Amino acid sequence: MAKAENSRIALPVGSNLDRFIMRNQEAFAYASGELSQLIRDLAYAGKVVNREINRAGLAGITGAYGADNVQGEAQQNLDVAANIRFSRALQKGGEVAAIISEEEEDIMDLNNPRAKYIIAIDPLDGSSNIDVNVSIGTIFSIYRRLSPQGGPVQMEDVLQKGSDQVAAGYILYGSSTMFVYTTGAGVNGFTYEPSLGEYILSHQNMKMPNDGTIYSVNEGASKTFPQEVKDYIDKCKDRGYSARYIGSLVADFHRNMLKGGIYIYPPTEKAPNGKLRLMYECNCLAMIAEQAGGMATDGKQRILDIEPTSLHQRVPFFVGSKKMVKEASKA
Ligand code: P6P
Repeated sequence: MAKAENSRIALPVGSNLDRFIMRNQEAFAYASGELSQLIRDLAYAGKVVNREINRAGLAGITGAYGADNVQGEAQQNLDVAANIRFSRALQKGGEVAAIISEEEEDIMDLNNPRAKYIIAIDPLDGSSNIDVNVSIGTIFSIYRRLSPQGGPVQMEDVLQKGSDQVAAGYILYGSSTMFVYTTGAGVNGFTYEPSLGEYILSHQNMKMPNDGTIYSVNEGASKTFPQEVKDYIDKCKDRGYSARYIGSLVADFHRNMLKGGIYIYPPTEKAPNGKLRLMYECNCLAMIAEQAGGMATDGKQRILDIEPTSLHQRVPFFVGSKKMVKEASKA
């Protein structure tokens, strides 16, 4: 059954996410509604997390949680809260068999043995920005379960290549909150209207400009970048490009998708494989980028072709406008 192009599901901007999901589902003759419900469950959890982020300063839930995650990074209170909100919503929604999360060392089996789907998620990326009121985000991937339904979730279910994603998306908690996702037929963005409690279609069939003049990289680490990355950044400077780096991947990615640009997290002395995680950061945004006409590599190969070997593996990440990523990757 040929996949319908979201762009052909002509809904007027201003329609809500629910209506868009239903029209999207109608376009897939064999869709039985589980994926639609799963996307609704993610969107709902995003509303709850959005409310907690907006109240964080008042409710005293900013700051460090007092423990480190599996990455050895200090967990923020909102990291822990977001992880709980998403896992609880997905467990209750019943469509997800298991989750891998930046905040959990091992696979989280949700005891939904009949569920068809697996989620890889960074519940709240950029958490070091929470206390200084800078945009942060949730990043997620959806995979089909491979092992027989009814039995325990297997490692093969969660370690799938990015090219096997059923869907991917992010929630950007910024000046406005946006839910952006793809099911493999284009990328669509929904802006949250808190007074209605609805995500409203605001960015239909999003396309990433093929070229751009913005580069996003932490130049504080540039002394230990590979020479080819140093050379590419020098070219950007020679061309008078703008350096924009928020320190929040979702915010930098979203801006570059709208305006054109490249985000690079290269290997450094401190992070020889880069800092970003393949399963719940790079694969998700790589699918979005490609669906919007952009590109994502690890500097050598397509991100979505990488065969994962561990839940929290890190990879170098070059993502954004196709012409820029091509040049930076072969630089
Ligand atoms: P650095 C946040 O911790 C994050 O995962 C991304 O959101 C962000 O782009 C990057 O790390 C920032 O890392 O090493 O530049 O501070």
